[in-house]
Amino acid sequence: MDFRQVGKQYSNWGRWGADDEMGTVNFITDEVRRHAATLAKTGRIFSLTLPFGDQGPQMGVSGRINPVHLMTATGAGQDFPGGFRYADDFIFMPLQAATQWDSLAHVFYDGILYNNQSADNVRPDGAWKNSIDRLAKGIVSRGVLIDIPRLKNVDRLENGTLISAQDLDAALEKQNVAVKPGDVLLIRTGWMHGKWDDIPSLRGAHGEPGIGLDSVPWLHEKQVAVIACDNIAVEVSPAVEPGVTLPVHCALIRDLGMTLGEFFWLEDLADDCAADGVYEFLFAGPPLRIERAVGSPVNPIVIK
Ligand code: UVW
Repeated sequence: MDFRQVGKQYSNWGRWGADDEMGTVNFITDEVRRHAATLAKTGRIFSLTLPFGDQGPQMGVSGRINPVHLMTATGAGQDFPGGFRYADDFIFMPLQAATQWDSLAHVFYDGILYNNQSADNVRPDGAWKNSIDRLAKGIVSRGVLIDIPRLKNVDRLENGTLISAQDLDAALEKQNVAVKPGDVLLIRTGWMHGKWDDIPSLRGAHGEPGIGLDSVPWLHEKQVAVIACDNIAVEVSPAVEPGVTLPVHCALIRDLGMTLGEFFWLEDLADDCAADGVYEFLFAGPPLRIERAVGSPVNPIVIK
């Protein structure tokens, strides 16, 4: 499969207007959100974020480091009336350091971003088109977990394992749940299985399990709003096709206009879904409203 061909065939450019910067998040309508709210039935809550700390998954590749956290006030030396003291802090981190959304300016090819915007809009002072703040109130919807390791009766998929569109269908059938327009799809690969307290051991990982280009038509047809995975890049690595870099990113972000979520912690949610057999829920994961940013850290919340 050629990502340019797939991207062209399933492109959403112009679908929501020539100025659109939200892409498939447009599938999350008021009606979709109203229904999503009804799925919070028990009040059980799950946070899908990794910790943002110095022991995170980054190893400095491409300038991506783990967060550096500094205190700018600890109360020491303060002398306010009435004994008042305060603490303040400061964080320096790549927006891609841990659990994150990719904006529609994050990946592009042939000099063009999503919705036919020039890549010249991505400059040293930030992204002037398709930045993450465009989605500030966008990513609240019905969420559906697709648990591929449980489909295959393994704890985790091996690095380099392709999750096919047929696998997605088979998991949904086994889980007795269907995908609806506007859904946030959480696809579990098991890549981080058991590693919550041991994230540094992921740093040397080579390759990862994930979806491939054959899932692009599937996601398009089902009008999925967003996908997020428990791995670095959503897609299988190394790529199935030779001589390309992140081809699923290219087609989904640049052509379909689909935001991707990465490093989502899905283990606790997956255990709960396996226990009660309920794989749909309310999902809320708005990015931070960082102007001209190409990504955002996020603490995604699920309520069942
Ligand atoms: C790149 O590595 C470019 O992208 P991501 O962080 O989305 O995997």
